[in-house]
Amino acid sequence: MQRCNDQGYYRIAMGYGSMGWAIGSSIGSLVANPTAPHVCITGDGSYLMSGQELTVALEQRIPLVMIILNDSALGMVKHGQRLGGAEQIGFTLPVIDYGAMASSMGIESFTIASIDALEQVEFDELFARQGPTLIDVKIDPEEEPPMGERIKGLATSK
Ligand SMILES: Cc1ncc(C[n+]2csc(CCOP(=O)(O)OP(=O)(O)O)c2C)c(N)n1
Repeated sequence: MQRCNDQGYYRIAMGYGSMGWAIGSSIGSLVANPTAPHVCITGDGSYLMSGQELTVALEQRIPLVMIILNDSALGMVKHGQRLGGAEQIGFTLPVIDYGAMASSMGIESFTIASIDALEQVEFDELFARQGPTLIDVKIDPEEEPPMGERIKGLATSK
């Protein structure tokens, strides 16, 4: 568990770094600590692996906020191949309306397509709900993530 400035904590899988880990663990963490606001930030590929766990938050009526960083790709694979000069292969994902998926389960959702819209989200209202909220955040698929910084962070974190 990592300290996240003075606002609280964030948790990250430091072992195998398995995709989907954040989804189930954020629900478990919220059940264990129901007064703490919880936000799960996940890639769309990871959500496709484990996202149905969100129905547990629905059943338990807990206010998990699920943010999907949606680039219709396995971004780490795509950008890793580019940075390493490797063949560009096997990273595409379908274009999916995750809000529609959430609606089909009776889960509140909305889509965000700009930084301004993200800044206007009233997170306190979402944390006061009696159920999860899914936010489908459309991100720039060409924006290269700070992959070198991630590796350094993993190497120095306890
Ligand atoms: C279960 C599992 N399979 C494969 C990997 C290897 N892997 C690491 S990141 C990644 C792509 C993740 O894609 P996404 O969840 O969409 O997040 P993004 O990289 O786009 O932020 C893959 C395949 C893994 N970490 N865990």
